[in-house]
Parts: sequence; structure tokens; C-alpha cells
Amino acid sequence: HAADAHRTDLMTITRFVLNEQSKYPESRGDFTILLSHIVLGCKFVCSAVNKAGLAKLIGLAGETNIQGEEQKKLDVLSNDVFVKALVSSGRTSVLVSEEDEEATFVEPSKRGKYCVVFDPLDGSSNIDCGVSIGTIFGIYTLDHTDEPTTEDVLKPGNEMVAAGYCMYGSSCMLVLSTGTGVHGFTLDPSLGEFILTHPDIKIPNKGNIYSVNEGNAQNWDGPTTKYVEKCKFPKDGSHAKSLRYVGSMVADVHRTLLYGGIFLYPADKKSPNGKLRVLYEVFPMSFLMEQAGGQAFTGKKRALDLVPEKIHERSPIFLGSYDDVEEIKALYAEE
Ligand code: P6P
Repeated sequence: HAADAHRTDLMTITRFVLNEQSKYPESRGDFTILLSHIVLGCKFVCSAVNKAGLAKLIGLAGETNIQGEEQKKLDVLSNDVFVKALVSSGRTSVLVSEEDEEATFVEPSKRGKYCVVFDPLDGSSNIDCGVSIGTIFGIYTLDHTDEPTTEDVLKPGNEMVAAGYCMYGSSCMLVLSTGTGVHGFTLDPSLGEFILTHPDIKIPNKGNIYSVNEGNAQNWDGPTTKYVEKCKFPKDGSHAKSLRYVGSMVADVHRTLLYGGIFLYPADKKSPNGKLRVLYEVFPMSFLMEQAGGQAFTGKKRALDLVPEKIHERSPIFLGSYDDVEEIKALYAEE
């Protein structure tokens, strides 16, 4: 037979997660319902981002978010959509968003057993120039029935049960791990469904790309400076690495996951804890990297072992191919 013009074994993200969850007999479908609401948010943002140029959604909303950055309309819209979708899922109790200074505590009648930390539109400074941006999320379970508090999300990343991102670029791709590997789903706009296109993503053990903002080089510490030097002027006769830096974490991490290499946002004299946020940037991307066979390091420890004390806390991060991160760990160990 000629190959079917239309694939008939459509593995949608919902079917995929139902299959995964069926391995846990006690699961009552709560996670699947939660995920379907996250997927709804991603579909909405994908549509809004694609129309942004036309719908004049671009431009400053005039407000500033708690990071003191000018808030763009798409930021505000995306945050509202995700908060509403997560609350209406009836499966969450605490929400932490990059856009909101305080955590959101869901009203008792709508509470569920999950806590979601997310950046609704990361890399938003790139919106106006059409560079890929994304949503990043991490999921904790609530392990008590008392009043929820921020303590329920101030947990190490190694207690996350799932994490993922959705990249709004030339195509809309959702990359997810529920703890059994990393899987990529591409939105088929004609169906409005995320279809499994990248099952079981594994990051190459070593890559030849390093990804860092070289503009901060004068502020880096010794080990980072030495490592980047090694990338550019290898002493062992190997090829120099290529530099690829988009400046949008989802785009830089997605490329690192698929092609290998290392992504770095180190501490520097100006920002001793780096720039990226622990709960909804560092942890989800570190979770995915480990699940894909890579690793993630803060300069001091395994990133997922960090215990955040504040919901918008920052941390330096070095993540990507296992062997590449080993090299920078060795340099920090010498310090
Ligand atoms: P810099 C975007 O604003 C962001 O939060 C991440 O998406 C990105 O990796 C980083 O900041 C870029 O920061 O200082 O290199 O512009």
C-alpha cells in the first residue's frame, strides 16, 4: 500500500498522558484534567502570539510587572488566560506566576491537589521582533488538606512531578515530562491538537554549542570565565564550540535539548544569583534536562536540589549535555 496520506494513529497529548497515567491505577484522571487546561492556555497564547502583529497586541500595556519590567499586552493576556484556566480546572490550590508578586491561592470550592509554577510568556522582550518565546511550567502535588500556603511551592525541584514548556515559534511545540522521559508535541492548527512528534527526546551526551550572553563576560567569576575560554580556545586541539544565543530561554533550551551543548546563565558581579528564576525557569528546564539524560548545575549543587526561600528567587544555571556540564562542575570544584 502507498503510505497513508493521513496518519491514522494520531497520538494526541491527551491520549499520551492518559496512557501514562493508566500505569498508576490509583490515578483518578486529575493530572490529565490539569494538563488539558494547561494545553488550553498554550493553544490560546499560541493563537494570540501568532496574531500579535496584526491585532496590535504588541506594545506596552503601560503597567510594569513585579520585576520592574514594562509589561507588554501579551504578557498580561497570557497570565490572565493561564490563571483562569488553572483555577477553572478545579485541580490546583496554589499558583505562582512570574507576572504576579504574590502567589494565587485558589478558593476552597475550586481547590485541587496540584500547585503550578509558571512563566506565562518567557522571553517577552523578544515579542516585538518576532523571536520565539514560550510558556514554562512546573507542577508540584499538595501533600496535605490544610490551608495552602507558599510553603507548598517553596520545595526543591526534585519534588516536582511534571514540567514542560511550550515554544511559540515557526511551529508551536509543547515539550513535557511527567517523570518518564521527555516527549515533544507539535500543534496541528487544522486539528487544534498537540500531536506526538518527538517521542522520548534524549539530549546528546556532548555538544559543540555553548549558549551564554557574552555581553556579561566582564562580570563573570573565574570558573565561568575559564569555561567559556575553553569553548572558544580549546587547548586539546579540538574544535572551538559555536556560540548560539537567542536571549529567549525556551528557544535556547529547546535547541540545547535537541542539538546538545550547554546553556549558561551564570552569576555575575551585578547579579550574584544570576537572572533566571528558580521555580518557573530553572527547575522546569533542569527537570527536563535530567529526564532527557542531561544535567543541570547551579555552580554549587545539582539545580533540582535547591530549596527556594522566596517564590521569585533567582539562581545561576548551567544545563545541557551531561559531559559538557561535567566540565564546568570540575572547574567550580577546583575553586
Ligand atoms: P539576557 C528573557 O527576558 C529571559 O528571562 C530568558 O528568557 C532569557 O534566557 C534571559 O532572560 C535573557 O537574559 O540578560 O541575556 O538578555
